[in-house]
Amino acid sequence: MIFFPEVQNVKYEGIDSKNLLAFKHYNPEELVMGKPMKEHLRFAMSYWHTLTGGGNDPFGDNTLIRQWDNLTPMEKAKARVKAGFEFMEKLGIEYFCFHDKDIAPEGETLREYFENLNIIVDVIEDEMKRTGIKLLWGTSNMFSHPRFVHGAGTSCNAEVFAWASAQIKNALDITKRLNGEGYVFWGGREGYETLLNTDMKLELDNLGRLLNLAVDYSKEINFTGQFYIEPKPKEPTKHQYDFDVATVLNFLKTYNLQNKFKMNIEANHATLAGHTFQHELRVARINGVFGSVDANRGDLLLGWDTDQFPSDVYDASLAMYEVLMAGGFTSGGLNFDAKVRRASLDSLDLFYGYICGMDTFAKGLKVASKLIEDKVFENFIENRYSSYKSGLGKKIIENKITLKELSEYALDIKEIKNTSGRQELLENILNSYIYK
Ligand code: XUL
Ligand code: CO
Repeated sequence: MIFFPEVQNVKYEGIDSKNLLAFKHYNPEELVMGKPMKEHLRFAMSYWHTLTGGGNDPFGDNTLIRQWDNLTPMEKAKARVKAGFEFMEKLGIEYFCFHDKDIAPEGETLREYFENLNIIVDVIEDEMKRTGIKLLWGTSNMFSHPRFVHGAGTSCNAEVFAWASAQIKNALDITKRLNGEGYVFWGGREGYETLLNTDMKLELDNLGRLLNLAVDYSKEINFTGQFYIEPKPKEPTKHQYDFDVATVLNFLKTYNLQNKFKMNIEANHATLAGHTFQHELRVARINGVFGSVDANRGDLLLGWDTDQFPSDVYDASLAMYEVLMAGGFTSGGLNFDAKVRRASLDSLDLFYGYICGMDTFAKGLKVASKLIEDKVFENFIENRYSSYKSGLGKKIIENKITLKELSEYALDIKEIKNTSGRQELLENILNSYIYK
């Protein structure tokens, strides 16, 4: 069965093409800094937003009617696999990401749920073999079901901790079976609503314990994929423990996990934390924990996670700048954790969303690579900090001077002369690279 008959394979046609179902910038085989664009970008489809989500919001039911909606739960799950692989093939997307709950319905018991999952994983495995499409990362949904009302690893209820452990174990088994290149922990309800009822220390210790148990188990089954934490400051809970990259770094160090995890950074989560996307990527990069990206955007006027398709070339250019400066993706990639608006009713809108996101990041990659080739910011920054290259500055960064000696030096300075930060000039230059 064909699910998207209205769309043929989406091809690169260049910026002059008027075809709305063609790429204007994403040319998979085109070399950028000596590497094909598709290897730089490693685009992935999010199973949940693309195949499972129906457009509901807190005020209204699903609006997006799909061909598989009227099938029985297991038939629906199978149809979604086929639709998903047809979708990825048509867009030339080579990776996907999923939560356990996205792919198969829960059962009466956990045992029944895992059986359902196995049946669907068989179908996914066949489609992966048929198409060569790969699993970027797997994860477990430990936030939707009412049992997770108080959290999963941070729940006050030890049975919930056990349930979450079982789900993680099974999701790791599946991810390993499908040769997943990574495994993500997004702390869905790992946070609190009020401190009046919360033992914060116990909750954080338990979260640390759960992740250590997962790492131990991954060794047991020889899962060699990369573990990621995906920071988010709030939503669904008022305060999420994995607030931002800096907070997660501290958490990882406290629980001895810093060598096991990297960050999966989502644009909209960064802005919710009061940071730019680039800031979060930079903090990860300079601390050696950059890993993967959930590509989307928020709405600056709204305080929640709108998960819109990325369309801001400026942001994408700066994001790709950080990605390239971090050495590029290795096991990670660009997962479109993005959904069409609930009024975007047609399957066709899914294609328009992905085409927009893929073209935005392809353009961003081209801009970033030119900026780096020309060392635009690096030269400026190097010069800006040149006072640390010799004399006093060199002594400071080599830790060869005491506070007393610094004080003695400063006492005789007559006038301190600063140079311009040239922000406007740099913004003009950045724009000129985007206009090209
Ligand atoms: C939620 C979110 C998740 C994670 C995976 O805001 O981003 O979909 O990406 O659990
Ligand atoms: Co995400």
